[in-house]
Amino acid sequence: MLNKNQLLEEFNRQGYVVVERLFDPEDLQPLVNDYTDLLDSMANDWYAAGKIPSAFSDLPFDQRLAVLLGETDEEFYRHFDITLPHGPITEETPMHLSPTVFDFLRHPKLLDYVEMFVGPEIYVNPIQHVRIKPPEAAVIANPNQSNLVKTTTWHQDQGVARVEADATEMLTVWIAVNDATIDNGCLCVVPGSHDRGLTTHCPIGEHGGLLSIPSKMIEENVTPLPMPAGSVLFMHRLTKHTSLANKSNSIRWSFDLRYQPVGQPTGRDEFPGFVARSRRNPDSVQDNFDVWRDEWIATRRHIALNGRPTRANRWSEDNPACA
Ligand SMILES: O=C(O)CCC(=O)C(=O)O
Ligand SMILES: [Fe+2]
Repeated sequence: MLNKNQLLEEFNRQGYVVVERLFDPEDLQPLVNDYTDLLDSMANDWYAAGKIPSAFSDLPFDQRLAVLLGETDEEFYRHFDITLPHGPITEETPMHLSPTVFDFLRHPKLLDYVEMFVGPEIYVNPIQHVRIKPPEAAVIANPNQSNLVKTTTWHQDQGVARVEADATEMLTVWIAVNDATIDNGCLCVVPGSHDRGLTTHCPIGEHGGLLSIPSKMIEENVTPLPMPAGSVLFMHRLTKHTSLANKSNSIRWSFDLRYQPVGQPTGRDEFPGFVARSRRNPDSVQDNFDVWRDEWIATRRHIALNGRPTRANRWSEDNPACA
């Protein structure tokens, strides 16, 4: 196990560091149960509404999800993610706000590591996703399915946030819920790319939310990062990364969360973040699930009624580098 100085040295040199098996299987089991229950209720609801031909109740979680993602569209997966979309938002836009997910965002084991990078005043940035990716074959033929369950394009997380957050010391935290392998679509990074600034991103697809760095701007030292279940990748906001395709016959399941020092812009300030740890102002810590959930619901209503303040990011498809 690396000590704090070694972790920071590697992070500063490479732009990322992996802590293997930071979480034990018991730490992750509540999430597995939570999402298993969610999938079951979603399948039953959609079947009852006549939207799918069967609830596929006999299948294990991974196969059931794969079949359902083949049968459904982006709307289905929206019920799993823990944030709101780039596209239009109504008061009914689904998101998954459960006590289990809230506790995971604030897991003391995780925050102890985050503190080494971010310091003792820790804010949870609301750019946060769950990606449960089925075998590529299950979704490749379904153009209406969410990008969150497909291969991720090359990007830097700073490029996904707005300009106003460029100086924010945002840390990406990527957690493998099951083994991430080359076969099932683990992440790939360009070591050292965090030292070379922000690269051009090109909008691809609707609503400007999906971005891609042109392939000619990706260096040759691409490094895949297979990680055993429970491992955590801590990544600099300028590190270039992508994911491989899931060529296996089961799912690849991860969470990607972001943390930063309290008081800096999140780059998605229309969404609610919260203070997860604070020595300076312990009363500011949010430990109440109901308050967190209600803030997201109030945010959704506000956007549904008033629209979005500004564009999601700085990039334009008119850039010559995107031709
Ligand atoms: O898990 C993936 O495929 C992509 C994750 C990612 O882009 C991130 O963690 O910032
Ligand atoms: Fe990313």
